[in-house]
Amino acid sequence: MTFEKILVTGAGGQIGSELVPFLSDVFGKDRVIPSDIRLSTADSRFVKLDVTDRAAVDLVVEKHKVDTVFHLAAILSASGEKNPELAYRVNISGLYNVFESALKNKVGLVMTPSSIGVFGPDTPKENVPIETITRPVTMYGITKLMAEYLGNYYHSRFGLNARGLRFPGLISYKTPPGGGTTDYSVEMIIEAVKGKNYACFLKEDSKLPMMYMPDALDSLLKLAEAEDSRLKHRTDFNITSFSVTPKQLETEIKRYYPSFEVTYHPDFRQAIADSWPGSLDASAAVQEWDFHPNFSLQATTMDMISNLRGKQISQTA
Ligand code: NAD
Ligand code: AKB
Repeated sequence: MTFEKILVTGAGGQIGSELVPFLSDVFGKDRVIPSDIRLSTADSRFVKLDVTDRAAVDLVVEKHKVDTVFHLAAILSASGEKNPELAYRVNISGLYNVFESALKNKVGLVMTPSSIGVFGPDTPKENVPIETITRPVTMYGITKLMAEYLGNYYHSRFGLNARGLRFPGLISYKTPPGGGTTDYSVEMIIEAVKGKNYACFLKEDSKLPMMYMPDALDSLLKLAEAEDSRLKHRTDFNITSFSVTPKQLETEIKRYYPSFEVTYHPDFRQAIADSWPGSLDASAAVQEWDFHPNFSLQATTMDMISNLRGKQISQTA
């Protein structure tokens, strides 16, 4: 049995804050238990949960008779380079606790988002397949790669239904991103809408794969509901919508804000971006669970600006 009681860890973050209402709409509000180390006052369902505390994870999973987990609690790439020890503890010990508790409590499905962070400087740059040289050089990437292997291990050794996909950089407007390398994309659009210019922390030609949040939410649900017999992969599906450089995003934003200006001042995040690929081969996700993103760069930019302004806009607005 799955989707009767759905625990979302890290529910206060960029993805969780949108996944919780999304899952609530699909499955019903009373079936979703949002949790985070930071307590949200806006949603009375929220449970305070530190995933590095094994007893606490067990308690929540048992008490709520959880049958499905969307495990989003994590430390992202840039924050992880500032505090590698914390990234290791949350991303590895936290995940281990969730897997162990899921096994003990016969949880039917554990969804664990991975990332393009699993790739490294030796990975080919374009149309990167799932199976390739990975060799990540950030603590974040190392923990994410290990998380994929752990998920496969818990499935093959213990039969745990662990599933995951490698998100590219996610663009959204509801909750700010939590300390990643792709955050510039969100920041750039927000600053333009505020009528300000933007100082970008990546070089103008740093191409990275990206996706708009509605497609990310849809992909999580599609993989969660996919028929097991169709899955040849489990925890490492590549997915992507479009690839973009900061300069291309700037140009797209200028269609709405012609006087918007971006200056480029690469910092330590440039080395992280340089170690990631520019585009991905997402064909396994198409073949095994019918992944089809809807939002192009143009549609994403227009929807972001429209929502940030609180009204529909045209290109010449
Ligand atoms: P985020 O940083 O916005 O949110 C993470 C949440 O985890 C935060 O609310 C934080 O309070 C919480 N958290 C941190 N430590 C915790 C702990 N010990 N116990 C419980 N909660 C804790 O991250 P996100 O963007 O929502 O990412 C969610 C997942 O998706 C992560 O696994 C991340 O690696 C993956 N992902 C995200 C992106 C992206 O662009 N947002 C891209 C690729 C992969
Ligand atoms: C980050 O930049 O750390 C995340 C990711 C791509 O995993 N957005």
